[in-house]
Amino acid sequence: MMERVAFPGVIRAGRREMLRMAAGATAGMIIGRARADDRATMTFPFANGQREIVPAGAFPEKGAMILQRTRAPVLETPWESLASHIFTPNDQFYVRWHFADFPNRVEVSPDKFRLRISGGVSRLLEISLIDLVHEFEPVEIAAVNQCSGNSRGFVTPRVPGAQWGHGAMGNARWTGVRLRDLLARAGLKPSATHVAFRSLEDKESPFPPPLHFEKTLELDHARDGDVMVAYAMNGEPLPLLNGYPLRLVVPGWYATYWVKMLSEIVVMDHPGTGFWMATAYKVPARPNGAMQPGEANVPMVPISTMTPRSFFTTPAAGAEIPYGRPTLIQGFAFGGSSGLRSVTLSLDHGRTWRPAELGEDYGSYSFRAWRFVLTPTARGPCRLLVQAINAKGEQQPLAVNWNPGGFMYNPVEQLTLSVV
Ligand SMILES: Nc1nc2c(c(=O)[nH]1)N[C@H]1C(S)=C(S)[C@@H](COP(=O)(O)O)O[C@H]1N2
Ligand SMILES: [Mo]
Repeated sequence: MMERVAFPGVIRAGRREMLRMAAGATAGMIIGRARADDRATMTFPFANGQREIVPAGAFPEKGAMILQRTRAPVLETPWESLASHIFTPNDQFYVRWHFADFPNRVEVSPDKFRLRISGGVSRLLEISLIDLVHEFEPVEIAAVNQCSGNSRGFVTPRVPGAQWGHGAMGNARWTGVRLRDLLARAGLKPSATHVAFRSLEDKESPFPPPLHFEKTLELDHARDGDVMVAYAMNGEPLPLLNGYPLRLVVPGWYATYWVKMLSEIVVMDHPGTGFWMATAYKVPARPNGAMQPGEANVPMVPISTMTPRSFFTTPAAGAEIPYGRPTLIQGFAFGGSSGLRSVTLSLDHGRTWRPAELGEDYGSYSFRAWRFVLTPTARGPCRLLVQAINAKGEQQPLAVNWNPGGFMYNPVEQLTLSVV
């Protein structure tokens, strides 16, 4: 039996408080330091890559984060955090909101919060958080949550949108209930083809409905048994900024579908015409979402499953390693839409590949560590490439995959060391 998650009645920090804290922390940092170049900043290796690092507490329930934007909050996970944890700590899990207006406090007492299941159902359901936790079988799944635009800052030619480094992703153990079980309880009308997901932020939105953050999934996907409504992340209630009290978890799919502050599930007989499905988050209908800049009439489809990725963590770029002796090279990878088949390294610019050893397997959708022992046979610079291939046979491309949204970036990563 899985442990039940205890909920705090109310989440504290208000939006105004959040902004004041962020502003206060920033001011403190500038005033408190003697020289401008001492400020807590970091620089990504791309144009206009300098970012402020906000300290722990600048945003509620968050540790030190890379500030991409204050309102709506867009916060990137520092690379050191990803490099040192297979499960990203909640307090450094990245944050991305589209609209500045979302609830800054959520009360979850049964008379204040209900998850509605409506539309083409036999019974309209309104489920309190307590009933959700106690009346449905709890399930846990380890899964990577990755923004469609993760690593967009590295895309060339440059495209508009948040110029993320690689930290618009995180891996967590999500606990909750199967969407399939909720839909079964409500009962589906035969006309059902799609399921839409709406959030608490709709109530505060200054925008009319087509612009509300609403995403849809096809019915068969919605009830595949993996898609879940999560109430906990790494064993704790979700941080407010990551969607307290409930969020959709769509394992293997980009985070745009992982609707936060989920409040309503609507069974539909059509795919929906909202802005966030019909217009935004479209990618070329081609492998790795790749097209040529300036190419015309490329068929575009809604973004869907994630592609594989792999990263180096140690040694650091440029590190000196000894000639003729073994050095441990380490990193992590994930398969995206399916588990990892292999992680391989190349020392000859991609002509030949050698397998890395894979670490513990937490399931198809999780980060997984890898390691490789390198015994250099020549002195001087040594360039390594790392490539992940998933169970479906999808693999990382050698060259940057471009599209106008800067989505699905996943070329092989490289690491140059110095053999001495
Ligand atoms: N309600 C709501 N859910 C949302 C969004 C949003 O703006 N509103 N943004 C989506 C996008 S594009 C991303 S990348 C993820 C980010 O999840 P996180 O903030 O928990 O990291 O939330 C998704 N769910
Ligand atoms: Mo995103």
